[in-house]
Amino acid sequence: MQRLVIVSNRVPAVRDRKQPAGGLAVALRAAIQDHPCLWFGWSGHQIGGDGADRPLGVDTLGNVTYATIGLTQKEYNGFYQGYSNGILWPLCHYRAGLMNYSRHDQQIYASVNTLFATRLAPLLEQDDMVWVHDYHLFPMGKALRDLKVKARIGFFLHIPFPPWSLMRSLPEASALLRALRAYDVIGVQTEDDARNMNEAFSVLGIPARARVFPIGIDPDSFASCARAGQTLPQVQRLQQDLRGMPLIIGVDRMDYSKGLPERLRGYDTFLKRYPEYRGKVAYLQITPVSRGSVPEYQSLRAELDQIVGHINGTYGEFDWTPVRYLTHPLPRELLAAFFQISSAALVTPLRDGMNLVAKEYVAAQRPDNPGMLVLSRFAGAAADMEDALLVNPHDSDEIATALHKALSMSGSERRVRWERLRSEVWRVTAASWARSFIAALSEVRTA
Ligand code: GDG
Repeated sequence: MQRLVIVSNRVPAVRDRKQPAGGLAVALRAAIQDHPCLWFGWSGHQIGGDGADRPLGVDTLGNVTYATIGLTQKEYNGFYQGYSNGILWPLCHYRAGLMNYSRHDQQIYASVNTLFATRLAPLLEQDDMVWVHDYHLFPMGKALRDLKVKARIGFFLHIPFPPWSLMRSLPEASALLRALRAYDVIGVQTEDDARNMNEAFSVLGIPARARVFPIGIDPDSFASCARAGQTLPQVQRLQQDLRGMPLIIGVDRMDYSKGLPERLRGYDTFLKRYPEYRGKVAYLQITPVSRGSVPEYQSLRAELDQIVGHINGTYGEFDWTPVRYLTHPLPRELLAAFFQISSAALVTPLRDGMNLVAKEYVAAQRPDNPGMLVLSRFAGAAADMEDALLVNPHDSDEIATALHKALSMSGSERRVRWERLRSEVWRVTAASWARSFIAALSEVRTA
């Protein structure tokens, strides 16, 4: 069996390898079960000095060998925080105005991609299939080809790809797209992303083609997590505290792409327009802080503190808190269990590659009494989830209406909608995503 080589910016830390937390790691766990596998990337550690003789950390767990390198402070700042998260992330989420463009960061981004290629190339064998992940590593395939690597190399972009008219505001946009030619297979999440990327290829005369490989979750394992979680003492504590009130839930990394201020304003409108719900509903928003040292994320946090404080101060009573707001993560099993006992979920990103929370919410429901999903039209997940209540996340009135509809919908309508959502979530899974990408890559003839 051929070896699969996965390259991602971050390789899961040793303690997370059995139960990974992030979207990408969760999805890939399914992929790597079937293959002998090498997983290469950043260890998550920062190293001192200029990194000239940085060691390669190697260890093996089951069928997977992990090979990692550290990054210097300068590389972390320029490659990871600066160019990846401060420039490419906002641009790919259609927020060019939030880009903090810096040529210095771009140079470090390019050099870290070359470094990754230089350290990976000696570990590769001719028959390997190399699968590079995400926006941190757009040019890595080209860097490998420059080193005469002949193996098959595929690339998957987990986040959206914007229209060329927007993408071209990045000074290196055309070089970046040209670099993608090095890949044998280029995968994106949705038809929209593929159309945008292919339009850019055609404008630039680049003979490459993006294909759609929507990502999913491992629904069986999430559903059993939700069932098992029901015995947790925290679930009983929450239920006692709810005293029969319906629970609305939101779970998102703290990121401006997730539409959190807009969502909270939607909830504010809901309480204003439907005063009968005041004191009669609970909203739990779990928003673990991420990328906390990037300025845009700091100002988002301050904005959220302000809006939550405003809503709680305006509508709260001595015995009722409208928004229960946490900025720390919860264990996966507890999340899944909370999904199961909630009546509605708010998943309203302004843009999202896919959004796995939407799929996890569906997987966690009880067939006899499922909760309703309120979902942004601009999440990749919306393409196949038309039975959710789809909203424009910028429109607080639409969020308020959808929330009211979700909470007042008949049991039979909820079951019909959920059955259809359920079949989608079980049809396109993390495993099927990985299988189809790997199948496409294995069909490519090596040079
Ligand atoms: C990127 C793309 C694409 C969240 N809070 C906690 C927690 N989570 C878990 C969720 C989910 C994952 O993190 C988040 O996945 P998403 O897909 O929603 O979002 P991104 O992290 O932005 O992921 C995205 C994805 O890659 C895969 O391609 O879908 O569009 O942006 O699994 O449940 N997990 C735990 N505690 C928390 O507090 N344990």
